[in-house]
Amino acid sequence: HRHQANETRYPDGTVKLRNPNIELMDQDILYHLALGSESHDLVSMFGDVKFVCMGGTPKRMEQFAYYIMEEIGHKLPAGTMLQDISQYSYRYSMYKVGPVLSISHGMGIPSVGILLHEVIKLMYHAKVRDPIFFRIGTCGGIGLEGGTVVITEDAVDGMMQPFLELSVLGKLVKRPAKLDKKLARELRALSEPDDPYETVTGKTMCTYDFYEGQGRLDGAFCDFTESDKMQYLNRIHKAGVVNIEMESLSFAALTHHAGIKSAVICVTLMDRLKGDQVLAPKEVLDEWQQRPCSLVSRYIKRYLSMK
Ligand code: R2B
Ligand code: URA
Repeated sequence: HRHQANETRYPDGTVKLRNPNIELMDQDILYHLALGSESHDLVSMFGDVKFVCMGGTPKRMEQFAYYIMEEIGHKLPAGTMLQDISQYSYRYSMYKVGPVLSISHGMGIPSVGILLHEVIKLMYHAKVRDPIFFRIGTCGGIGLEGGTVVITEDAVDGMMQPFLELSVLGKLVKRPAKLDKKLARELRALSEPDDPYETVTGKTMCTYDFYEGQGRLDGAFCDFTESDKMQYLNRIHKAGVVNIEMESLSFAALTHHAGIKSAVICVTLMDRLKGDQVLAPKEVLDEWQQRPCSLVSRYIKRYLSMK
């Protein structure tokens, strides 16, 4: 395990790229981040990053940036505000708070995949050492009530396969979707008895669609019955799946391929064994979405206090 991680990193912990082309290029434009290796001094801008936190929406990741700033006691220069570093990409949003990057990844495997290519290259250009990546997200629970926090142990696709499949030059490339087991256990241990919700670990199913792909009956199309749906959900539940979302497979596979430690922490918005629609009021949803943020914040604060 250690050996494998080391192969993809330099002895000082900086991220090695498994692509010989990049260092031969005059400049590398991180198009979807609105950054470049020559137009920006990436080492001075990002060299001190330790944690990369990603989540679906720009607003939530802006809020996470302000939240983590408060939590770690990071001060901005007087009269300044946090800036969206990637605002002119009009694709993703990125905020930096000391050692923490907070980035939106959009919805689904293709969106998070493009972002991960560029963020992993950003880590390389900026000579960041041993970064840890977190996905803070939402999901549907299987046999879990809304508001439950799920830490992913293994990510599987809609066929229960534990790897990301991508067609490259007309061939299917498979990359194992492995997350850091120790990091998942450490996060689990940071849940507190006083938390007014449960924090669990288990398998996460990652699909290419929110509706038919997750066995919902309420999309624009549905060619199966309620009983087909329940059979499928019960089957995957028995196989250990506790939640369904749309990015974990790519997140796990690409960070693992880069030798970067990562974890996926999602809050359930409903129990899919009981329904398909997101019915909870907005204020409740907002409070639920704070829960994975607070777990990751505990991890970051503990890390910083140990330094
Ligand atoms: C969770 O929420 C989004 C769909 O509503 C998707 O990005 C995901 O994984
Ligand atoms: N995100 C998903 O992908 N599925 C859900 O059911 C809820 C959030």
